[in-house]
Amino acid sequence: MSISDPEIVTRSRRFDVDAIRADFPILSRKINGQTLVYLDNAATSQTPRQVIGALTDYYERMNANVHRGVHTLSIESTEAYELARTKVATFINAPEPESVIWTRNTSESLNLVASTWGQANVQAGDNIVISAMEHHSNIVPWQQLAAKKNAELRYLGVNADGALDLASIDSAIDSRTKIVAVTHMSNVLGTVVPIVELARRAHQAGAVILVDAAQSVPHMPVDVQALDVDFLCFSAHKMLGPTGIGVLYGRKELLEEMPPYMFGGDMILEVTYEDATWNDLPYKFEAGTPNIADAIATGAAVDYLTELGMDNIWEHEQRLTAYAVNQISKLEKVKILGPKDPSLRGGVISFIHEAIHPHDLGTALDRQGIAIRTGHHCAMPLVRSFDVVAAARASFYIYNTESEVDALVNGISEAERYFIR
Ligand code: C6P
Repeated sequence: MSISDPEIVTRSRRFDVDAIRADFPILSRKINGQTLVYLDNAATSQTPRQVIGALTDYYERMNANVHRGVHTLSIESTEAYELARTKVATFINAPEPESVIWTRNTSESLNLVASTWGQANVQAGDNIVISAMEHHSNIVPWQQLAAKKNAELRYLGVNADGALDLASIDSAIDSRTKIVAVTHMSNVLGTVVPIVELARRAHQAGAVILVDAAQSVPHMPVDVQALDVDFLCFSAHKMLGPTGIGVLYGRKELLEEMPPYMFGGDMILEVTYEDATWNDLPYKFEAGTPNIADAIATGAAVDYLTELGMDNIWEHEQRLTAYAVNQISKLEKVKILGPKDPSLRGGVISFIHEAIHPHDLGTALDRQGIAIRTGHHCAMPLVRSFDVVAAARASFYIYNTESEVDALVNGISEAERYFIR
């Protein structure tokens, strides 16, 4: 059979969870005597051998600084680093690799835009529109910018069922709106936000749109041109990649106009004792030695996800989420936050137990080998709007199974037997 044989292609694209799980060494770890059930993927995903292998390979074979050397190792590491950028650009359908800037994480990408684009474009009397379901990383930079510029920070509302209140768009976005900065998928409610509609409304008003895609790019197909967004931010560590590396995508014309965020090596074109000029994109925004190894490993993570197919990943998580919503809803004392309709949400389920504090629940589940997140999920205003200060959260990824959802539900029942007497 040749490699282009349709049978081979079909087989390689098949979504085989057992085969996927075998790629993740950590999933066979025992936690408190039980096999790990990892349901904290919205915080950080686990790492397959292919990504760990890319890191090892880099350090064993080509470790050298990029863009600086004429020797073989430097040329090879530069090529691998830039190839990873191209892979990310293709993954999100960016028109060109120069529109992809390596950052430390989503938070840094958001801060970069608020500091540079915001500093240059937002004036007194303008407004910035975000939503009431943002992560702190997409609230605080805009609060700081608004205060500095004497601009107004406006919020799109969230309905009681956790959907974006579309009616609030009319009152929030107007001719003084400079930027609409919204999450693509809430890390608390799992709500998927209608970005195409928001982009249309933002552009109609003459504003730009930024999307916090920390929870969407790892889980669903994301196409920056189809969404018609101006900026998109995400982190590698939530999409099988390493920690400490993230991405800012920006429309080239906007990035070209923006001043640099940090100053130093590689971001300059020419330096005199008096002044400096800036390098071309993307280097203008990558001061100093970058996170070379982790960028290359992010390329390996993108390869892994692409091989599985983002449509297949989304479908798998939709199926698992529908099952989980159904099973968790059977627990009388548990209330799920966010849309009840699984087709309106991704694989993030926050819930509140009427008799057990989320931290106690999280600890009780950990004793059974089940990892969930508890707390305010770095979205304090949103969590507080449900009249609680903390919630428990289970979040899924490619390697999770229905039997792990069953383990979670049984684990909560077990915790009830312990805490409620
Ligand atoms: N949310 C969670 O457990 P960083 O930490 O910079 O990689 O990502 C920040 C961030 C921004 N936006 C959204 C929607 C996010 O979910 C996150 C990270 C993790 O929910 C850690 S707080």
